[in-house]
Amino acid sequence: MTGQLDVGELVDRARAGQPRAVSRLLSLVEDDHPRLREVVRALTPYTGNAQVIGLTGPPGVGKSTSTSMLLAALRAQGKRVGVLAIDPSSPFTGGALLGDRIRMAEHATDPGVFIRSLATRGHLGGLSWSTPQSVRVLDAAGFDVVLIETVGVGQSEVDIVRLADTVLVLLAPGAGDGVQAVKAGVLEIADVFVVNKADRDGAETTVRELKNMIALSRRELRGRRWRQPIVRTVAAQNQGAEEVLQALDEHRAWLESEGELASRRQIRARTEVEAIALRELRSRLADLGGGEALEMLTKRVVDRELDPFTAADELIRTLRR
Ligand SMILES: Nc1nc2c(ncn2[C@@H]2O[C@H](COP(=O)(O)OP(=O)(O)O)[C@@H](O)[C@H]2O)c(=O)[nH]1
Ligand SMILES: [Mg+2]
Repeated sequence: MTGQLDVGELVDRARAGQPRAVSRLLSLVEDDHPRLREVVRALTPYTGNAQVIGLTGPPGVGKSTSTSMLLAALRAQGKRVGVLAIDPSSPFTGGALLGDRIRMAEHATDPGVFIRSLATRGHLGGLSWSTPQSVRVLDAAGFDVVLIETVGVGQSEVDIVRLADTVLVLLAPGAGDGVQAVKAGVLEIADVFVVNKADRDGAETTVRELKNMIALSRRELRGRRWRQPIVRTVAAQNQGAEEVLQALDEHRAWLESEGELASRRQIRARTEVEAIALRELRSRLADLGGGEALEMLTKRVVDRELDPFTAADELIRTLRR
């Protein structure tokens, strides 16, 4: 197969909406295929149209249920939706939890929907490297909306989801899912707060806590113009989807009117370029690992001929090929 890769044809098929071609492209990203750069070059002219929405929050808060609910609502608006689910807490299934798979199965036969669990382990450069590339694939394949679901626990997941055009942060009533359960960094990146499981006791307490927190941070961040709305949902019963979509639309309109969309995309592209460059440097460094240059430099450090900073400078010079 590998030798037979016809990049132009594959890109054409993906743009024509063939799921197998989209799937193949995402695999090329995951496998870090030797011809990936050719593929990405071919995709790039067709990108820039998708609305990228990040969805994060503590485990069990209802992210996957909400993703499924939003999928249905967006489909009802005639939009094509791609989903990237990133769940590193599930090492045995490659990211897809059983419940997720069952939930998502209802969308499985819909050609306007594409769902992918991202395998991230073992990826040199990790999430920050592979996720933007995967978004690029779905964007070029003509998906109007790309939803990225991540667990808001690790720094790398937070870093990834904040690259979206709009970030939804989910909370739920209860000690494990409430405002205190979320890392400060996650609350800061929220554009829209969703209090899910509003069918449960304590939902109003969670809303109140959030309002207090927002009021506090607004005093600190004076001049910040976007007021993060709080939407209540019961994702398990498909309640609140319209309100979430409305909040997304309003945020989108604000992004466009304030020039924020362009600046977010600039940050996203910068992160992408940095991740690619860093990974390339790391892999060249790894190639050097057993190499002579590093050995000789190391010896000179041990012999106190060189200080380690100068040795590192030397090493970087040998990387510039
Ligand atoms: N009571 C209630 N349970 C919900 C709601 N939304 C999701 N759940 C349940 O919460 C559990 C975790 O949901 P899931 O979407 O897998 O959470 P995730 O880990 O954030 O993706 C599941 O058992 C869902 O059925 C809701 O609005 N109300
Ligand atoms: Mg989930």
